[in-house]
Amino acid sequence: MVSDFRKKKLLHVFNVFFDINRSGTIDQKDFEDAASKIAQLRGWKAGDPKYKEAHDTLMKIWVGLQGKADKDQDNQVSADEWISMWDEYAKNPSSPLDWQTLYCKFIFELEDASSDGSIDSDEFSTVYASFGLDQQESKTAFQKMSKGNSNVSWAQFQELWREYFTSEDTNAPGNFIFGKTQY
Ligand SMILES: [Ca+2]
Ligand SMILES: [Ca+2]
Repeated sequence: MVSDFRKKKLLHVFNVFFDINRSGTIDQKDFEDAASKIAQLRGWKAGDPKYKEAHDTLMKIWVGLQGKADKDQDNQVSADEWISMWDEYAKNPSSPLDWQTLYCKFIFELEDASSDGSIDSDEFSTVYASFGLDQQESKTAFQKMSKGNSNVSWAQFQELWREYFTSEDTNAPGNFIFGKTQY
C-alpha cells in the first residue's frame, strides 16, 4: 500500500514532469514534448547537438520507463502503473532502475545551467517555471530542501531525490525537490 502522502508526491511528478500533454497517461509523445519544452527553455534550435543529446536521453528514459512500468503493454504508462513502479523502487532504493538514475542526473544537469556541479534557487526555479510551476513557490521549496543554503550539490541532490520517492515524513527536505511546498 502506498500512503496518500506518497501517492500525492508521485502524482505531482507524473502530472507536471511526465504527462506533459495532460492526456492522463504517459507515452512517447510526452517525451517529444518535454524535449521541445527544454529546447525552448535553453534556446536550442533544431539541429543543435545539445538538443539531440537531450532528446536521445529522454527517449532512453521513456524506453526504460515503459519497459518496467507498462504492465498491460498498451504503450501508455497509467497513473496506477506509475505508482506501483515507484512503490517497487521504495522497497529497495539502493537499487534504482537505470532510467531512474538517468532521469535524476538529467534533471540535475538541466537545473545546473552554469554547469558548476551545484544548483541554486534561480536555476532550480527557472526550470520548474518552464514546466508550469509557480516560480515563487519553487524558490520557497528550494530554501526548504537546501535548509537555507544557497547551493545543493550533486551528492545532496541524489539523497534528497531518494527521500522524495521514499519518505513518509512530511518534514523531510527531499519532499521539496520537485518545486512544490505542500501536498
Ligand atoms: Ca500524456
Ligand atoms: Ca499501460
